[in-house]
Amino acid sequence: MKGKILDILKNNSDDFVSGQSISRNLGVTRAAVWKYINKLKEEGYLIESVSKKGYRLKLCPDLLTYDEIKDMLNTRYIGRQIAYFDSIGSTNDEAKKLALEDSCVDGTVVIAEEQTSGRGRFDRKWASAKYKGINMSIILKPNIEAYNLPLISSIAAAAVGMAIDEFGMEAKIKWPNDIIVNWRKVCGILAEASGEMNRLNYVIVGIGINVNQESKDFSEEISNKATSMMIEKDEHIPRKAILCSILDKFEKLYDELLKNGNAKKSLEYCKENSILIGRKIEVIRKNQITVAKAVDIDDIGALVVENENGVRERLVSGEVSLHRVYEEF
Ligand code: BTX
Repeated sequence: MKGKILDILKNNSDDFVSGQSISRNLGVTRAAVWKYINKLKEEGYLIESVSKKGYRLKLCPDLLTYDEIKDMLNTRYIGRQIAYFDSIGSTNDEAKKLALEDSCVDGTVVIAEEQTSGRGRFDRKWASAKYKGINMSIILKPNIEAYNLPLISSIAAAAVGMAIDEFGMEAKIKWPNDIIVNWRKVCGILAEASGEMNRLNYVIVGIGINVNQESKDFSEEISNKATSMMIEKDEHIPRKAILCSILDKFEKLYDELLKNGNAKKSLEYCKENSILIGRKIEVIRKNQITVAKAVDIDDIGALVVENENGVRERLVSGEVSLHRVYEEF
């Protein structure tokens, strides 16, 4: 009901709408209308109330609720159900709980304005400044083989990279899960799955993007390696627009995997915009550091490296961590 009242106010934002016409339209009492209007005000909507005239919507809050993004979203199923939280531990953890419920549909997205225990890979921490970034987890219930998981990370990386490019920045992909602008991390991706045998029951694609953080929002520990879209573009970035653009792109790229069993378009983007390919990197695997040149990303999303003797090897994302990337080879 609250959403329907909001739609009426949004469609008539130049004018006042009387409580009586809303109540008639929706078949509820005027007292109920008043109650929902107050709820909207509590959520941050600026609604003018004038006696004998009614209500007029003056300003919508910059929140990533379904009501606020639905008019901009062009997807069929990704993000059509949103579980929205003002604050939560980790959207990936919440998504894992939700994914087990039968009522949870493919493409449901958990979004939080703030995470109090956001996670990165290998249990590292992910920092989020409230209302300034995007913290979300896309729940997928695919009927695909487990070995495709790295492809889903590549799909997410391509979707975020393409959306950032559209906003006039040059995104680089740091295999397997970081998006870099100007050599600093603007986004991290954490894809996790649960499955039996070789099939996946669900996949959670966690995406954290620094959108409107200022330098002072980053702790000392990460201030020299983190950046935000606002810092790079030197202007405030509309979070709702970037969120919708990512979800739109993600759905198109993910559909390719479901229909054709490959992620050609995403891998092509990740290769073309890779910050690693052609560069010398240091890889940590089982506590050992090795140096190699990154040469390719293969069809299943593995990084192909070549050692100094010309021997090539495929690195799978869950097993390795990058220690250093040299700007020059
Ligand atoms: P990662 O392990 O590659 O990166 C984590 C590392 O990145 C940290 O150790 C720290 O050095 C640095 N870091 C932490 N926070 C930030 C930040 N805001 N910006 C830039 N650098 C940072 C990357 O893991 C995957 C992160 C996924 C985060 C999403 S948010 C939604 C979802 N929920 C959840 O708990 N995690 C995912």
